[in-house]
Amino acid sequence: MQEQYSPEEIESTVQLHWQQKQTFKVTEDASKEKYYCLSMLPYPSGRLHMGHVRNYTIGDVISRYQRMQGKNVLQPIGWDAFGLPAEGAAVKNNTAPAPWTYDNIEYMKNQLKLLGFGYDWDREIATCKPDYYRWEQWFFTKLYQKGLVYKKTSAVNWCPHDQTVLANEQVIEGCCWRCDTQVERKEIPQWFIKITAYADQLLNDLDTLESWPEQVKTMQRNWIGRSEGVEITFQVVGSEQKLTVYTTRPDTFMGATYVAVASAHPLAQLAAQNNPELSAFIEECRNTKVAEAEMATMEKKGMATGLFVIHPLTGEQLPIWAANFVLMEYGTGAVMAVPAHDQRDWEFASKYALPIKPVILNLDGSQPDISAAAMTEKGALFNSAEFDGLAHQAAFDAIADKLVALGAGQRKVNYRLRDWGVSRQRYWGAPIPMITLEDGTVVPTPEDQLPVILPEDVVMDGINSPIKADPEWAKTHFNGQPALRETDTFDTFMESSWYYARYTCPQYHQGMLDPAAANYWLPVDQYVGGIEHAIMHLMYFRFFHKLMRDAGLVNSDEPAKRLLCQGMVLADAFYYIGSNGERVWVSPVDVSVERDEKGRIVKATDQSGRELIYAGMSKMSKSKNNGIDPQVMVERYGADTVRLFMMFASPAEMTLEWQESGVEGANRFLKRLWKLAYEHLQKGSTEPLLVAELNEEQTALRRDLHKTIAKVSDDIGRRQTFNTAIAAVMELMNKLLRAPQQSAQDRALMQEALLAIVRLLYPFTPHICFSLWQALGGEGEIDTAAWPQAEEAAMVENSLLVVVQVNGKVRAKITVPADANEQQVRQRAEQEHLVAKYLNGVTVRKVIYVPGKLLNLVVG
Ligand code: ANZ
Repeated sequence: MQEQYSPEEIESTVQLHWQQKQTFKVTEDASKEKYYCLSMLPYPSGRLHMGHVRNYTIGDVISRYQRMQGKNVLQPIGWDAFGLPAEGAAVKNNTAPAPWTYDNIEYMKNQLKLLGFGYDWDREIATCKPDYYRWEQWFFTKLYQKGLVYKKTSAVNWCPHDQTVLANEQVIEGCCWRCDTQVERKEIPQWFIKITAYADQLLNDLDTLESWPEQVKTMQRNWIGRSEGVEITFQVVGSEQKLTVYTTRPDTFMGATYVAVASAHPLAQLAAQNNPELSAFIEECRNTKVAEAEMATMEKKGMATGLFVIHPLTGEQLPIWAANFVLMEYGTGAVMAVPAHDQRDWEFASKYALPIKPVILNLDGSQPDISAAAMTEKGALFNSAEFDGLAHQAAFDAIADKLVALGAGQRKVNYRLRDWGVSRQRYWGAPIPMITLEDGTVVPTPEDQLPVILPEDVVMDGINSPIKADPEWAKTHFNGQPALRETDTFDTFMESSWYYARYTCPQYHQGMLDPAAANYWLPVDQYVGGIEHAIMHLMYFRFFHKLMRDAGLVNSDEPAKRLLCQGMVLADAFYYIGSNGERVWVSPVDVSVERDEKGRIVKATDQSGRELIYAGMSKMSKSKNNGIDPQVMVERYGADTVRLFMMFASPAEMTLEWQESGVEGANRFLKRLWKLAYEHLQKGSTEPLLVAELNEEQTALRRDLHKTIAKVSDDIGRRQTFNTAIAAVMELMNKLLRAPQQSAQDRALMQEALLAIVRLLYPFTPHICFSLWQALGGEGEIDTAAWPQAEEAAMVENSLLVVVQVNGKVRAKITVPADANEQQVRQRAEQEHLVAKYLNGVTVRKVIYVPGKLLNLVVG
């Protein structure tokens, strides 16, 4: 063993060993408990960032820990390789998305290897490869046959100058990213998958996900947005037409003073036929795309249609308004407006001087004050004729029942969740496997024509998709008839919705999944990824699992048992004001700082000595130029140090503040460990440990060792508090550094401790631990070694600390054998100088003894 800890050398040797031995390659093995640990797959952007490193280190720690528990551990990795950035990069670099993507994959793959992650590389997937996306295409055609896929016109962002559809990311402040033209809305036919058919399952099964963060489940519940309400049907005055609204507050029905419809609602369209002003308003609404989240805060606008409906309970006539805040896609695209009790309706009624009629009392029974805002609590009714006095739920039921009896209503459960629009008008994605025949019929691509391959050798102009620009590409045949392929591609969320299942059988050619492999490995035992995926990805991921279950491909209900969402990685950010008044961000690696005694930055200068403004810690990002390149850090300190720092600096779900001083600290710790092992080994081989012959001090040290083993096991395995696990090992190390090394048993104990420590640290810092295990003569390779076991007997406290008081005042603390009785404790206490002093010449009148804790001698 070398005297100096030299990470570059160790890490490359160990990594080569893993590669040659295929240490992390796994196959199904019914005799072993399986463990599937999955980290979210990266987008091949070009280089790994610290967020990746954190995510993959957590996954690797869990995987290695589970392997040492004797489990058959699958830890795969792949590339979420389709997507828009490749198109932009291709145009910029005068290349095509495919080579750009494959180069990035090669580069980043090497970076992952340098970090020592234990992946089964034989299972690597790149989602842009036809042997992957062909099964996605196949599955889509199956969903179509099941009636779970349909085509519908839906709005897209349209640049009238470039004559192209834009992705949301390509719309910057309402304008085209390339030519700055105002973006319009355009309706085009697109494909949808009926996720709404699974809304109830997606909601109810959240309750089975006991080991998912509450926060994620709440976000999913809100996104699904189940509500119970009533559909109320009104007769339109002077017409055969009816208008149906959806409400979750039928109890407020007697306070409805108008109804409002979406501008795209058929009744608004009808009224607009001879009302140019209204038709201009509808056109205006059509062109202003409002994100749903902005609905609450945007300016409410509307226009009377001139039409009226009849209130089925009062017989009153209520005006129909067209309004921009009513969504065509939700409920029925029409609402009954109760301005006294709904804030939006109140704002609208106030603006257009529509009547406001309160019908719900305050919770204390007083009448609501609605002069400044709506009263939105659920109270008892007044002003509501026969329903007066009813409490909220009773009123809900009574009015709903009455409407049902009159044939004017029905109870209805609604979901906020919308069907998933999967069409993208982009090039770099999986072609949607649908074909249009000459007569306009649309059919799925027949199985023998799959995959529909995306050509990779293309020229990008940045505007048009090459498969749309080339009229030849779409041409195909169906049953001998000429036909045209769909030129839209899938939303890239499609690929990331089922990759975890394909990892179980990436080379299977007979189908999408090999059921034996899929059902052996699935569900995923531990999923690790960012909270930014809490809604979309994790919803589609759960949805696809249920779709695959219903297609007989997997036999579980949910894709992942346990979910860990790691926090963001932050770093200091610094800037100066540039000549045009702009902020020029300076990378923290180029900044020298002065700190006060509390470690706060008081002065920062760049390399030329220019004073900088410190903007605090924020998420590592390009815009603040505060990203720290993991590769630079690995080159400077080694992968083990970077991994250790990442796991030690904060709990996994919390934000992590990147501090190079912390990295240095982690590095020093590893050097100390190396030195301790080196010095121990320099003294030659050790004798067997004889537990019965250990002295008190040695027994105490050994107790600490086994308690540490127990704590680290629990911290990693159950609590997932990796930082406290590392802290516990560090504490133990400090004790070992001070432990005497004279006797044979001192050294035997050190040997036991070091062999345990290298295994406890192995999940975090596998390379150094691999080497030390070898040097210490550990059995076999550490990769297949068993996790150390905490011995109960070694953890038993054989002495206790007892506080001794005289007349309630603490006079001494004494150590007594754990099995000492009151008499023995008292004897031992009385020998203590400071206690004896107070017993001189007085009588002990009373003895209070709390076994093993406290002895109080009452004297007088
Ligand atoms: C009358 C009413 C009175 C309402 C009241 C609320 C409060 P959730 O829980 O989200 O399902 N609504 C229905 N369809 C709509 C649409 N297409 N666009 C905009 N708003 C719509 O909310 C359902 C409530 O949202 C419904 O209940 C309706 O307003 C409104 F004091 O009806 B309510």
